[in-house]
Amino acid sequence: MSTVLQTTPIQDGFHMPGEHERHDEIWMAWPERNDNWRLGGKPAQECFVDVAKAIAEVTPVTMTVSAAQYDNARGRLPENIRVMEMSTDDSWMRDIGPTYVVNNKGERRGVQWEFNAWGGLVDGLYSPWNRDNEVAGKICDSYREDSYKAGFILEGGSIHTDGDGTLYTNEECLLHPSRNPDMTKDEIEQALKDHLGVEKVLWLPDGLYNDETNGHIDNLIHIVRPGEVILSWTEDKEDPQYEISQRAYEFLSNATDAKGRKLKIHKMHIPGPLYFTAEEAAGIDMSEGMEREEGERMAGSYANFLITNGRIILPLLDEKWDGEARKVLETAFPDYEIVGVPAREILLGGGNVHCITQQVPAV
Ligand code: KQY
Repeated sequence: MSTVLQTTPIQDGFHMPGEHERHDEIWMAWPERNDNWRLGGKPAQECFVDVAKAIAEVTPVTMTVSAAQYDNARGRLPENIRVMEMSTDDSWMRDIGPTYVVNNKGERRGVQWEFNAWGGLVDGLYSPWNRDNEVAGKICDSYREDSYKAGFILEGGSIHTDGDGTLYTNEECLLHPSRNPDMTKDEIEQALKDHLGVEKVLWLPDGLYNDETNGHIDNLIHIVRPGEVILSWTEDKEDPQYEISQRAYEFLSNATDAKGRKLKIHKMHIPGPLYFTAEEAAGIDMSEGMEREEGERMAGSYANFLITNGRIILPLLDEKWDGEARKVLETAFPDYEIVGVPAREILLGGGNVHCITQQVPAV
């Protein structure tokens, strides 16, 4: 068992590294939920396998899976990917896994947030969510490393850190009444500083249009390195995303980070717009929480990529824009290898590559 500490990471000299720093492992969780993934999750499972294989060439991967799906996952994944039986309610490891913090003595600890399925009984996507909420503690135990319990609701996809003192988030998600209605904005900001060891929080206004997570930041922007960000973009004034991207651009253009840097912004055009087809919608069980009807706009974004150990796993979503997205990444990350993975089936579930992965920083 790992010990749950009574102090905070900042008191103990720990901070969250940037995603561009080295990783020891990436965790994922196998998809099978019928009211989120079509056809019992089979097409999504293929995508998860492709993502896991692309990561595993540079970083060890552990895939958690239910008892019922263990044989299927084990059989479909190559041997170099560790498969571990663990109960979850769905497969969004970014949001249910621990966020790791490190110190300058080569030690690592997990932060366990509270998880309420993106909004609990106010506007959550499913209920119950207790098995998801236990995942972070189980992963911390698996490393026998100490951890912290933050005691407030947060999903890993709603924050980005640069590892150099700055955290990016947004008001739409973190100030949503379904998360921590009893905390003020100042209290939330202080809690983020205490648990992630950051000095400055940059509060963008909104997330991507029609994102059912209440606008996770990881679908709108991605940090390249300290002082440099990628922003989801469209030039189409008729698209509701246009105003959101304009506001974010204006905010980022006028911001400085914790070290006083002005930000370099790379615009990355969104795919589509992309919508559920009748066939896709028909393959998903109906539920109260998630909108999966023909014609429903999906929150498609190329910014939802993963950086891991010199490689970028880019979701491929639309032939018209995939090449542009790759070019933006080639400019922003000249020394990285960019690996595209077909990812529409992940998007049908409401997120993408970044949302289904969680890194364990190297120590
Ligand atoms: O974007 C994420 N981090 C999670 C998406 C959850 C969607 C649930 N249907």
